[in-house]
Amino acid sequence: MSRIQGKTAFITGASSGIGEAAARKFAEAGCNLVLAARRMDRLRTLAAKLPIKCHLIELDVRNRQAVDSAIAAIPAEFAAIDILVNNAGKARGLAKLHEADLADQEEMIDTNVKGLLYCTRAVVPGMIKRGYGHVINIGSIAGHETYPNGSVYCATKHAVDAITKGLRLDLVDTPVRVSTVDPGLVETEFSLVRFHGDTERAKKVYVGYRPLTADDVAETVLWVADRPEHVQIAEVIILPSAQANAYVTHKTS
Ligand code: NDP
Ligand code: 8X3
Repeated sequence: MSRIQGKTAFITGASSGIGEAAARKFAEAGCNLVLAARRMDRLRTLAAKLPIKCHLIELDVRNRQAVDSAIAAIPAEFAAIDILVNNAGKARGLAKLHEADLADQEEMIDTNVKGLLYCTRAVVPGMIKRGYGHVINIGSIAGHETYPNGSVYCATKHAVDAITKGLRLDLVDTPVRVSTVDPGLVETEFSLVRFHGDTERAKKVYVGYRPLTADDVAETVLWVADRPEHVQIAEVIILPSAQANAYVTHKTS
């Protein structure tokens, strides 16, 4: 039996990719779910297929007031959040820092850093009060290294790494655990979003080697969440076998 059966997990960015796969894995493990994203239609379709009841939130994590009020308005049966999976995030563009679109850069900072911060601030005090909690951030290999044309995306994921480490220090005298799961190349809508809907360019990112799937990462997130309470997984870096680091991937075509 799963240790997190009957717990409540809040997953941001559950309408696609890793967040959606995590929702399915956590539901199979018997977790109650609070799922958030901007695309409510996607969340409804997902929730209809899950074997548990969910509370769905149409949420843009960049909006601090919206985050605070959505979390304050969670119905009582879902309100005691045990596990927060800070997954909502994105890359926008791939260009030199001084040539890239500033709006793209601000969107990454606002979503990946400030959005994660708002959700964490809104949820952690309740975890401390209840004496149980686990924050699991989805970072990236880009939080450990920097690749050409990726300076601001990498900066946001370095910030996630620093926030994870800092929060773990801040919560060391509480039962609340803090972890990060840091993937390499995962085939999701990530590249489609990065390249503003250019499907051909997005597809090419995953050609010539076997990328991770969203399920591969979601299984790891579930494993991190399902450790005994005295075990805190600090970080997991998970790469496709053909990827050596943030910028070296062996491609056969
Ligand atoms: P997807 O694009 O498939 O999913 C991203 C999710 O984030 C969607 O559900 C999207 O929902 C949500 N999201 C984006 N912006 C916002 C916002 N402002 N408010 C609320 N939700 C938002 O990509 P992935 O599943 O790959 O990405 C998930 C996380 O994994 C990200 O943090 C990404 O940086 C990280 N990651 C991805 C890797 C990869 O190669 N794919 C590798 C390493 C890390 P909606 O648009 O409906 O709001
Ligand atoms: C996503 C993986 O290498 O495209 O964080 O930045 S990468």
